[in-house]
Amino acid sequence: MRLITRGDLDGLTCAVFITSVERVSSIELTHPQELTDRKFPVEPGDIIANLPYHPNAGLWFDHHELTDSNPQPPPEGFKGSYGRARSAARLVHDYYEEIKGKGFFAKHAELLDGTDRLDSALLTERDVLNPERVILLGFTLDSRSGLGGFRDYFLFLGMALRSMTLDEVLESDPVKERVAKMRADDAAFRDALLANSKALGNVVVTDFRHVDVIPTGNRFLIHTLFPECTISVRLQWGPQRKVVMATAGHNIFDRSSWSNIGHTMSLFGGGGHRGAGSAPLPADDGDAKLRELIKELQAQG
Ligand SMILES: [Mn+2]
Repeated sequence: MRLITRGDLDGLTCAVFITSVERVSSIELTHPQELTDRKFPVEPGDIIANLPYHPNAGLWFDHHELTDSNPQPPPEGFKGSYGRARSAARLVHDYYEEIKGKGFFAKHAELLDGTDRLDSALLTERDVLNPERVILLGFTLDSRSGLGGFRDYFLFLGMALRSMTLDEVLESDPVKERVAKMRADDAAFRDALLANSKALGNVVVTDFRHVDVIPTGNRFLIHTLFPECTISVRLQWGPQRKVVMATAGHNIFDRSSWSNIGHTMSLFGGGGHRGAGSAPLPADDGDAKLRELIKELQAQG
Protein backbone atom coordinates (compact mmCIF):
# COMPACT_ATOMS: atom_id res chain seq x y z
CA MET A 1 0.00 0.00 0.00
CA ARG A 2 1.00 3.62 -0.48
CA LEU A 3 1.46 6.27 2.15
CA ILE A 4 -0.09 9.64 1.36
CA THR A 5 1.07 12.51 3.52
CA ARG A 6 1.85 16.22 3.58
CA GLY A 7 5.29 17.52 2.63
CA ASP A 8 6.07 19.11 5.98
CA LEU A 9 7.97 18.01 9.08
CA ASP A 10 4.86 16.41 10.57
CA GLY A 11 4.31 14.43 7.37
CA LEU A 12 7.95 13.41 7.39
CA THR A 13 7.90 12.17 10.97
CA CYS A 14 4.66 10.28 10.25
CA ALA A 15 6.43 8.68 7.27
CA VAL A 16 9.45 7.69 9.38
CA PHE A 17 7.19 5.94 11.93
CA ILE A 18 4.76 4.34 9.47
CA THR A 19 7.44 2.98 7.12
CA SER A 20 9.19 1.49 10.17
CA VAL A 21 6.15 -0.70 10.77
CA GLU A 22 4.10 -1.04 7.58
CA ARG A 23 5.05 -2.33 4.15
CA VAL A 24 4.82 0.90 2.17
CA SER A 25 5.30 0.65 -1.60
CA SER A 26 5.61 4.40 -2.23
CA ILE A 27 5.21 7.73 -0.50
CA GLU A 28 2.99 10.35 -2.16
CA LEU A 29 2.85 14.00 -1.13
CA THR A 30 -0.21 16.18 -1.49
CA HIS A 31 -2.07 19.14 0.03
CA PRO A 32 -5.16 18.95 2.28
CA GLN A 33 -7.27 20.81 -0.27
CA GLU A 34 -6.47 18.25 -2.99
CA LEU A 35 -7.89 15.52 -0.78
CA THR A 36 -10.96 17.43 0.34
CA ASP A 37 -11.70 18.37 -3.28
CA ARG A 38 -11.21 14.71 -4.24
CA LYS A 39 -8.58 15.77 -6.78
CA PHE A 40 -5.94 13.42 -5.46
CA PRO A 41 -6.73 9.79 -6.34
CA VAL A 42 -6.70 7.58 -3.25
CA GLU A 43 -6.47 3.84 -3.86
CA PRO A 44 -8.30 1.40 -1.59
CA GLY A 45 -6.05 0.54 1.35
CA ASP A 46 -3.78 3.60 1.08
CA ILE A 47 -2.50 4.98 4.39
CA ILE A 48 -3.25 8.68 4.89
CA ALA A 49 -1.37 10.68 7.53
CA ASN A 50 -1.45 14.35 8.48
CA LEU A 51 -4.18 14.96 5.89
CA PRO A 52 -7.99 14.96 5.92
CA TYR A 53 -9.99 11.73 5.87
CA HIS A 54 -10.75 9.92 2.61
CA PRO A 55 -13.18 6.97 2.49
CA ASN A 56 -10.70 4.79 0.57
CA ALA A 57 -8.07 5.04 3.29
CA GLY A 58 -7.15 1.75 4.96
CA LEU A 59 -5.48 3.59 7.82
CA TRP A 60 -5.85 7.26 8.68
CA PHE A 61 -4.04 9.54 11.11
CA ASP A 62 -4.81 13.22 11.61
CA HIS A 63 -4.98 15.73 14.42
CA HIS A 64 -6.75 18.96 14.94
CA GLU A 65 -4.58 21.71 16.16
CA LEU A 66 -4.86 22.60 19.80
CA THR A 67 -6.23 25.96 18.73
CA ASP A 68 -8.94 24.61 16.43
CA SER A 69 -12.24 25.78 17.82
CA ASN A 70 -14.44 23.99 15.34
CA PRO A 71 -13.38 20.37 14.92
CA GLN A 72 -15.34 18.21 12.54
CA PRO A 73 -16.48 14.89 13.95
CA PRO A 74 -14.44 11.94 12.66
CA PRO A 75 -16.24 9.37 10.51
CA GLU A 76 -17.21 6.21 12.40
CA GLY A 77 -15.37 2.94 12.12
CA PHE A 78 -12.14 4.12 10.51
CA LYS A 79 -8.84 2.41 11.30
CA GLY A 80 -6.07 4.60 12.69
CA SER A 81 -6.12 7.54 15.05
CA TYR A 82 -7.66 11.00 15.05
CA GLY A 83 -7.86 13.54 17.82
CA ARG A 84 -6.43 16.57 19.53
CA ALA A 85 -2.65 16.40 19.44
CA ARG A 86 0.26 18.70 18.75
CA SER A 87 1.13 16.71 15.64
CA ALA A 88 -0.23 13.83 13.60
CA ALA A 89 3.13 12.15 14.21
CA ARG A 90 2.32 12.07 17.94
CA LEU A 91 -0.87 10.10 17.17
CA VAL A 92 1.01 7.73 14.85
CA HIS A 93 3.66 7.25 17.54
CA ASP A 94 1.12 6.45 20.25
CA TYR A 95 -0.88 4.16 17.95
CA TYR A 96 2.11 1.97 17.08
CA GLU A 97 3.67 2.02 20.54
CA GLU A 98 0.39 0.58 21.76
CA ILE A 99 0.94 -2.34 19.38
CA LYS A 100 4.72 -2.66 19.41
CA GLY A 101 5.38 -1.71 23.00
CA LYS A 102 6.53 1.43 24.78
CA GLY A 103 9.89 2.70 23.62
CA PHE A 104 9.58 1.24 20.13
CA PHE A 105 10.35 4.67 18.65
CA ALA A 106 12.70 5.77 21.47
CA LYS A 107 15.41 6.56 18.91
CA HIS A 108 13.16 9.26 17.45
CA ALA A 109 12.26 11.06 20.69
CA GLU A 110 13.98 14.32 19.69
CA LEU A 111 12.44 14.21 16.21
CA LEU A 112 8.95 13.75 17.66
CA ASP A 113 9.40 16.47 20.25
CA GLY A 114 10.55 18.98 17.62
CA THR A 115 7.71 17.96 15.30
CA ASP A 116 5.19 18.63 18.08
CA ARG A 117 6.65 22.08 18.69
CA LEU A 118 6.87 23.14 15.05
CA ASP A 119 3.49 21.75 14.02
CA SER A 120 1.68 23.56 16.81
CA ALA A 121 3.85 26.70 16.41
CA LEU A 122 5.05 26.49 20.01
CA LEU A 123 8.24 28.29 19.05
CA THR A 124 10.49 30.80 20.69
CA GLU A 125 11.94 33.83 18.92
CA ARG A 126 15.24 32.02 18.96
CA ASP A 127 13.67 29.11 17.04
CA VAL A 128 12.81 31.56 14.29
CA LEU A 129 15.91 33.75 14.27
CA ASN A 130 18.40 30.98 14.85
CA PRO A 131 16.71 27.61 14.36
CA GLU A 132 18.59 24.48 15.36
CA ARG A 133 18.33 20.72 14.92
CA VAL A 134 14.77 19.41 14.33
CA ILE A 135 13.21 22.88 14.02
CA LEU A 136 15.89 23.79 11.47
CA LEU A 137 15.21 20.57 9.60
CA GLY A 138 11.49 21.39 9.63
CA PHE A 139 12.08 24.81 8.10
CA THR A 140 14.05 23.25 5.23
CA LEU A 141 10.82 21.38 4.40
CA ASP A 142 8.74 24.53 3.97
CA SER A 143 7.42 24.31 0.42
CA ARG A 144 8.95 27.74 -0.17
CA SER A 145 12.40 26.27 -0.60
CA GLY A 146 12.30 26.48 -4.38
CA LEU A 147 15.28 24.25 -4.94
CA GLY A 148 13.35 21.71 -7.01
CA GLY A 149 13.39 18.01 -6.33
CA PHE A 150 11.32 18.59 -3.22
CA ARG A 151 9.92 15.06 -3.26
CA ASP A 152 13.41 13.59 -3.64
CA TYR A 153 14.56 15.59 -0.64
CA PHE A 154 11.57 14.45 1.42
CA LEU A 155 12.18 10.80 0.51
CA PHE A 156 15.88 11.16 1.26
CA LEU A 157 15.09 12.50 4.74
CA GLY A 158 12.58 9.72 5.37
CA MET A 159 15.20 7.11 4.64
CA ALA A 160 18.06 8.95 6.31
CA LEU A 161 16.18 9.46 9.58
CA ARG A 162 15.55 5.73 9.80
CA SER A 163 19.08 4.60 8.98
CA MET A 164 21.25 7.41 10.39
CA THR A 165 21.41 9.35 13.64
CA LEU A 166 19.81 12.79 13.76
CA ASP A 167 23.28 14.36 13.97
CA GLU A 168 24.36 12.55 10.82
CA VAL A 169 21.22 13.66 8.99
CA LEU A 170 21.84 17.28 10.01
CA GLU A 171 25.41 17.00 8.71
CA SER A 172 24.39 15.46 5.37
CA ASP A 173 24.94 17.41 2.15
CA PRO A 174 21.27 17.71 1.07
CA VAL A 175 20.37 19.23 4.46
CA LYS A 176 23.37 21.56 4.56
CA GLU A 177 22.61 22.81 1.02
CA ARG A 178 19.01 23.60 1.94
CA VAL A 179 20.03 25.32 5.16
CA ALA A 180 22.47 27.58 3.29
CA LYS A 181 19.81 28.52 0.70
CA MET A 182 17.28 29.11 3.46
CA ARG A 183 19.59 31.44 5.39
CA ALA A 184 20.21 33.51 2.24
CA ASP A 185 16.46 33.63 1.48
CA ASP A 186 15.64 34.71 5.01
CA ALA A 187 18.00 37.68 4.77
CA ALA A 188 16.35 38.88 1.53
CA PHE A 189 12.90 38.18 2.95
CA ARG A 190 13.63 40.23 6.04
CA ASP A 191 14.57 43.24 3.90
CA ALA A 192 11.40 42.85 1.82
CA LEU A 193 9.25 42.62 4.95
CA LEU A 194 10.78 45.77 6.40
CA ALA A 195 10.33 47.66 3.12
CA ASN A 196 6.68 46.66 2.65
CA SER A 197 5.18 46.43 6.13
CA LYS A 198 3.41 48.96 8.27
CA ALA A 199 2.01 48.69 11.77
CA LEU A 200 -1.61 49.88 12.01
CA GLY A 201 -2.30 49.66 15.71
CA ASN A 202 -2.09 46.00 16.73
CA VAL A 203 -2.14 44.82 13.09
CA VAL A 204 0.99 44.75 10.94
CA VAL A 205 0.16 44.78 7.22
CA THR A 206 2.67 43.56 4.66
CA ASP A 207 1.69 44.62 1.16
CA PHE A 208 3.45 42.57 -1.50
CA ARG A 209 1.18 43.70 -4.33
CA HIS A 210 3.84 45.99 -5.72
CA VAL A 211 6.58 43.39 -5.50
CA ASP A 212 7.16 41.46 -8.74
CA VAL A 213 8.94 38.46 -7.35
CA ILE A 214 7.81 37.87 -3.81
CA PRO A 215 10.73 36.62 -1.78
CA THR A 216 10.23 33.56 0.36
CA GLY A 217 11.27 33.19 3.95
CA ASN A 218 10.27 32.17 7.42
CA ARG A 219 6.58 32.97 7.89
CA PHE A 220 7.07 33.78 11.58
CA LEU A 221 9.81 36.34 10.92
CA ILE A 222 7.33 39.22 10.70
CA HIS A 223 6.51 38.82 14.40
CA THR A 224 10.11 39.28 15.42
CA LEU A 225 10.23 42.53 13.41
CA PHE A 226 6.92 43.89 14.78
CA PRO A 227 6.74 42.33 18.24
CA GLU A 228 4.13 44.82 19.47
CA CYS A 229 1.58 43.69 16.86
CA THR A 230 -0.67 40.80 17.85
CA ILE A 231 -1.85 40.02 14.30
CA SER A 232 -0.09 40.06 10.93
CA VAL A 233 -1.76 40.44 7.55
CA ARG A 234 -0.09 39.78 4.23
CA LEU A 235 -1.47 40.96 0.88
CA GLN A 236 -0.55 39.55 -2.48
CA TRP A 237 -2.24 39.09 -5.83
CA GLY A 238 -4.30 35.98 -6.44
CA PRO A 239 -4.28 34.16 -9.81
CA GLN A 240 -4.57 36.54 -12.81
CA ARG A 241 -4.81 39.43 -10.39
CA LYS A 242 -8.53 38.76 -10.06
CA VAL A 243 -8.48 38.98 -6.29
CA VAL A 244 -6.21 40.22 -3.53
CA MET A 245 -5.35 37.34 -1.23
CA ALA A 246 -5.17 38.42 2.39
CA THR A 247 -3.61 35.98 4.85
CA ALA A 248 -3.62 36.72 8.55
CA GLY A 249 -2.09 35.09 11.62
CA HIS A 250 -1.60 35.63 15.32
CA ASN A 251 1.75 36.66 16.73
CA ILE A 252 2.99 33.29 17.99
CA PHE A 253 5.36 34.97 20.47
CA ASP A 254 2.62 37.02 22.09
CA ARG A 255 -0.39 34.82 22.64
CA SER A 256 -2.48 37.58 24.14
CA SER A 257 -4.90 37.72 21.22
CA TRP A 258 -8.13 35.85 21.84
CA SER A 259 -9.63 36.63 18.45
CA ASN A 260 -10.61 33.86 16.08
CA ILE A 261 -8.92 34.78 12.81
CA GLY A 262 -10.55 32.00 10.80
CA HIS A 263 -13.96 33.28 11.85
CA THR A 264 -13.09 36.87 10.94
CA MET A 265 -11.81 35.74 7.53
CA SER A 266 -15.05 33.79 6.96
CA LEU A 267 -16.94 37.10 7.21
CA PHE A 268 -14.95 38.14 4.15
CA GLY A 269 -15.52 34.99 2.10
CA GLY A 270 -12.46 33.10 3.37
CA GLY A 271 -11.73 30.86 6.32
CA GLY A 272 -9.10 29.24 8.50
CA HIS A 273 -8.75 28.32 12.13
CA ARG A 274 -8.32 30.30 15.32
CA GLY A 275 -4.67 31.16 14.77
CA ALA A 276 -4.56 31.83 11.04
CA GLY A 277 -6.73 32.26 7.99
CA SER A 278 -7.08 33.84 4.58
CA ALA A 279 -9.69 35.59 2.46
CA PRO A 280 -9.93 36.75 -1.15
CA LEU A 281 -10.66 40.48 -1.33
CA PRO A 282 -11.98 42.42 -4.34
CA ALA A 283 -9.24 43.69 -6.66
CA ASP A 284 -11.20 46.74 -7.82
CA ASP A 285 -12.86 48.37 -4.82
CA GLY A 286 -10.05 50.73 -3.91
CA ASP A 287 -9.25 48.58 -0.85
CA ALA A 288 -12.62 49.28 0.79
CA LYS A 289 -12.99 45.65 1.93
CA LEU A 290 -9.38 45.59 3.05
CA ARG A 291 -9.95 48.59 5.32
CA GLU A 292 -13.02 46.87 6.71
CA LEU A 293 -11.00 43.71 7.41
CA ILE A 294 -8.20 45.59 9.17
CA LYS A 295 -10.76 47.49 11.25
CA GLU A 296 -12.31 44.19 12.28
CA LEU A 297 -8.92 42.69 13.22
CA GLN A 298 -8.02 45.82 15.16
CA ALA A 299 -11.31 45.72 17.04
CA GLN A 300 -10.80 42.08 18.02
CA GLY A 301 -7.29 42.69 19.25
MN1 LIG B 1 0.14 18.33 11.23
